[in-house]
Amino acid sequence: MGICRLGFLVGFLWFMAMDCMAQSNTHHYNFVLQQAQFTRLCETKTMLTVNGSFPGPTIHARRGDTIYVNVHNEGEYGVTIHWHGVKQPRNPWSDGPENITQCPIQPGKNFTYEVILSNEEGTLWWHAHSDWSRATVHGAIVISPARGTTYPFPAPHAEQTIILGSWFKDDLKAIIDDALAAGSEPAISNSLTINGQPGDLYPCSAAMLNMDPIFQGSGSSIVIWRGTRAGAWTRFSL
Ligand SMILES: [Cu+2]
Repeated sequence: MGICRLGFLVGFLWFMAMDCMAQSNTHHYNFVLQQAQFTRLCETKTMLTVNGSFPGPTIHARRGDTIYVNVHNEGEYGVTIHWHGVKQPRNPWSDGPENITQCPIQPGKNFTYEVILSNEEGTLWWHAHSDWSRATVHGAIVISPARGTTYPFPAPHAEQTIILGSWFKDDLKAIIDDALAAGSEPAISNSLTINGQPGDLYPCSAAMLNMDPIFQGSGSSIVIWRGTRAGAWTRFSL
């Protein structure tokens, strides 16, 4: 093989390597498990959160990307985080089930998860995987199509993530500990939540924050739905 042809081959391989690198990206997040106070149903409670928010922060990535999440546990007991729906072939060490693929992250310690996306696309979620801590420690993973590709349906006018949850007035750990000690069913939740709020039918429920409008239809028949208060969607026409 002549030098010229070898040079062409090396150049071609370099170009292919650069092209592959351009297709996928890495993302870095810091999750701090910490206690925070929240008021719902007219009562204030202290509960475990990520970065003091409920629901927790949304992770944004593209198909094929890799996400590194450094979880710092400033809580009172060991916790793991699971990346629900991410297949992670040959990477179970970052899957998260407590005492199955890893020991819980102890208070005062941290652990960096390597979340490898393959063919996942759409909205998944992450959640704590230790007892009932997942009720307050969870959030969305929004995975957009890879760069240069399109949605498997007409591109949406806008996107809005809706997270459904449960609200317990009492301390979650106390509820499950009591049920296990008594051998009885744990108490049921006091309300359901949409993006962290119980809704207008419950007392002391605030407006949903950061709710962008939802667009529906196309052309001259577009309808915009805007979440003005929890449980209340107001219709605006263009
Ligand atoms: Cu899960």
